[in-house]
Amino acid sequence: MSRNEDLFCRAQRTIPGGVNSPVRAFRSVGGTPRFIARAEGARVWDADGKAYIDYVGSWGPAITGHAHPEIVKAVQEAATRGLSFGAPSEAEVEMAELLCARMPSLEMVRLVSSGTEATMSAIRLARGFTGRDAIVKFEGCYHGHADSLLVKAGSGALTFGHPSSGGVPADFARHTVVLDYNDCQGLEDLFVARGDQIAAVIVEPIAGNMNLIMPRPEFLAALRRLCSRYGAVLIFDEVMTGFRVGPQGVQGLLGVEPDLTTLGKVIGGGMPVGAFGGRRDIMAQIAPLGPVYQAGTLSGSPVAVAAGLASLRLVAAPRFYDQLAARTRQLVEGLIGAAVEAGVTFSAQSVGGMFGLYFSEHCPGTYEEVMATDRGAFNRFFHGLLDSGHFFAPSAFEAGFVSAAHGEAEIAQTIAAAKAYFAAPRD
Ligand code: HOZ
Repeated sequence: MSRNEDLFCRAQRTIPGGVNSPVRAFRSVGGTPRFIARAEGARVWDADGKAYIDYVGSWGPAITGHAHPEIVKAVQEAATRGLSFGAPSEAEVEMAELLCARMPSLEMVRLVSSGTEATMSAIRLARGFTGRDAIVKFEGCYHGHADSLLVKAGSGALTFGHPSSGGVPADFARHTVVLDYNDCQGLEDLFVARGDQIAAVIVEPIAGNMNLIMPRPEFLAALRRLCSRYGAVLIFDEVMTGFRVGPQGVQGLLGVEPDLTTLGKVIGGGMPVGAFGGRRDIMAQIAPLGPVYQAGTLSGSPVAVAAGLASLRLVAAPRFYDQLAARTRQLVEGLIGAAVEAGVTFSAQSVGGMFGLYFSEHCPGTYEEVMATDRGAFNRFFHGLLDSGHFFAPSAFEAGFVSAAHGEAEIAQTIAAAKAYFAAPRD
């Protein structure tokens, strides 16, 4: 028995499914999850000592590569000054100022410990601000695991066939209206019928939890226009895309400004950090300024914030995003080339340091089209590439991530492995 198998057997005795977050369990692709022993740069090493070029990147945070020396140093230095104070510290102020300076839609920001906390708090805030109950989300979008957002959700919820989670009272779920991503007409119809009841629309402005789906330009424009007209709060969930697709997230890239933004992943540099922020008049409703309660013992953890600040300094280097986007494009184009050469039905696309791979003729633009992609072909590709030392997300419904540590050599090696796989695919 390999060490990965041994650990997985042990883990399943005391941890549900053997994992602390469902997608990691490999259930949709089959096989044994790799237990990661260490990570550095573009690579992770499993418990058996096998190295993989990593395209999961901790699901987004590892944008500068794993264990970047400057982030590790910042963590070590912060830890020696104390792990947690339960009182404000200077680094939190620096982080808030930096986020507001980099993302123009942020006038005020509050730090939390995860993306889930950020979206959950943003929803409560929008309800408190508007005095309305209904929220709107889109099928296949995932906004963390708060009750009202686990309705027709993406990521693991979709992967394992429970997009609307058990344990969510019907009374909560009825306040969540679910529409089709990229469906402008559905959105317009809903606002015409119920616009005065809608507290917020929450959206992944580029979706990354049902694989990667790009928004139609008119979709984001319609969201902005309708929310403004009917007084609903537009929330961009940029937990995944913030500082990942470009220096100002999707809002900077596509030029649409939300009322509130949720952040996580890159702003924590690999440590647990989330944030929500936006218009000052809305943020002023948060306690202790206003009546909407939100709190956290470890919010603004000095060690996590130190990692986040180091990460945000590194991504501010000149041409950081140009180089990251070029490298990611190179991967995607190479994979498409390999598939074309072998006559495999395949498509792929990228934005900044994020990419989507699909076993379908064209890149999907809707939830329905994603669901129609060939999952079996993806699973076989996943295992073929895993065997040759490449770690892609273990689900056809997740986006992939490239880091600044992925060089020409890693990309070339991955494309060569894909060529070899496509030439002799698994049955
Ligand atoms: N929700 C994450 C992917 N979109 C998965 C997190 C994890 O399993 O670590």
